Amino acid sequence: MDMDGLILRLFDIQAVKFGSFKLKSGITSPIYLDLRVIVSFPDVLAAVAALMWERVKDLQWDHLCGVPYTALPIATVIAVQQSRSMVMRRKEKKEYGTSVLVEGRYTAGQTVLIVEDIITSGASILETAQDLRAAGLQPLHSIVMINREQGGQANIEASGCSVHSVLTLSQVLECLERHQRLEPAVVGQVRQFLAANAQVAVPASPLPPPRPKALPFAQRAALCPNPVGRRLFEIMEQKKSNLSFNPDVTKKAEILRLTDLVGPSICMLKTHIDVVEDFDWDLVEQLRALAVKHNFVIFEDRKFADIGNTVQLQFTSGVYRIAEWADIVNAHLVPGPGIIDGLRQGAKAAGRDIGLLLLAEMSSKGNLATGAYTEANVKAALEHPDFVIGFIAMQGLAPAHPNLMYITPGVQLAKGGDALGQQYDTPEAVVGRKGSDIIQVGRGIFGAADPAAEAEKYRVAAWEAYQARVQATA
Ligand code: S5P
Repeated sequence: MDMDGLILRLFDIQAVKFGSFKLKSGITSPIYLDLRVIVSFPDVLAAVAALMWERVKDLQWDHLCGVPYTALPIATVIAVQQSRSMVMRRKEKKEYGTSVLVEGRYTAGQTVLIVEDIITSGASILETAQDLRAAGLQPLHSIVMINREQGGQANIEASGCSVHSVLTLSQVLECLERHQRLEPAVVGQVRQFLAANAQVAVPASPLPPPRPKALPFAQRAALCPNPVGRRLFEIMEQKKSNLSFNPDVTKKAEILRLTDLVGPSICMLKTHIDVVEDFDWDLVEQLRALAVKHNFVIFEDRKFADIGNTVQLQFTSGVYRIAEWADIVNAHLVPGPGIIDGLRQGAKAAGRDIGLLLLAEMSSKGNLATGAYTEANVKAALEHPDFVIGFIAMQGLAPAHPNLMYITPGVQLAKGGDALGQQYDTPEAVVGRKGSDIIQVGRGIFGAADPAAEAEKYRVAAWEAYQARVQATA
């Protein structure tokens, strides 16, 4: 399809319309370009993608990024046709948390070519460029299908991003006039409009939402309806520790040895009691004694996931009688909120104060605890404030409720992973940037030559990251 052929086709499918239209920039225009419809015309979509590619194929950049929504399919077609990487900017921010705004696989400092259908003031490209920069990327170039010639190009180039276009609005008009698709009066009206609106100001973009306030742990303790949640926040403040340690080893003596070594640095010990080969009740008693000696709480990471009646039995009975010694347990919400009630009844039967964590998110590759499932966990926690003290999560999820705490597994001093899908992020990223409270570390500590010294490194890193957040949002 040549350029004239494409313009005529755009006219025929009503991607170019004449009348009176209010634009995003606020002005009323006699011509309206609506490239959203091209998704229904694969020949047009393919031609648009091919012509845009022609204009930018000699530029250097790492990823394409379409401005949502109209340009997303265009960018996708270019990416697929040219075997180039794309990233995707999320337009709607999630209601909660510090959600990722730019999806895809990229590293900080890489460059981006922004793809857009139309520019008027350039505001949409500037918004996308802003989010790309916030994600550490550099929006270097942009390519647009039709430039309305109303100042957008200058506005975008002033921000350091070059603008390339396939067509200008004058060229569209001239072609339609030459092929006698328009009344001369309409052509005159549009030309007059373009002359009068050669520079459209970029509407002031709303300020980014303020970072949620991080309160000192002592203040959060006072907001906690659950006694265990309250005690844990108090221990965190007293010991200057938001480090939880899990000695995931299978011998009783080794668990006790590691726990005694790292005890001074931790606020919480996390156990997987069912992996211990020589479990006996003495192990439980010795762990409880260490919890008193070093002042930490014990979290049995049992991940309950059955109906209320069954989890109540699993919690209170069997070999491990978890409700008799754990301060904190956790559960998947898959069976529905009945699991929370079942566990609460178990805690009541044991006559002890116990707090529950919901597994709102997980650290392993490909896990399904995302989106609506994560949101359902937040809702359930808010509905059971006396028992649910927080979440296993990869980030802060409900910053408006500082009584809820976030424990994040998958933490090591360097980013990475293991052979079975575990993914690691750093204490600074998890606590400092993503809004989590407690880092959950296992192999990073007990795999080190000197676990006590290593635990101290994690304690300091996580504590300083939280203090920096408190100060930054004070
Ligand atoms: O999503 C999760 C949830 C949990 S509780 N990902 C996890 O890794 N965990 C637990 O955290 C896991 O069972 C293990 O005990 C710990 C991570 O251990 P590490 O050795 O990888 O630090």
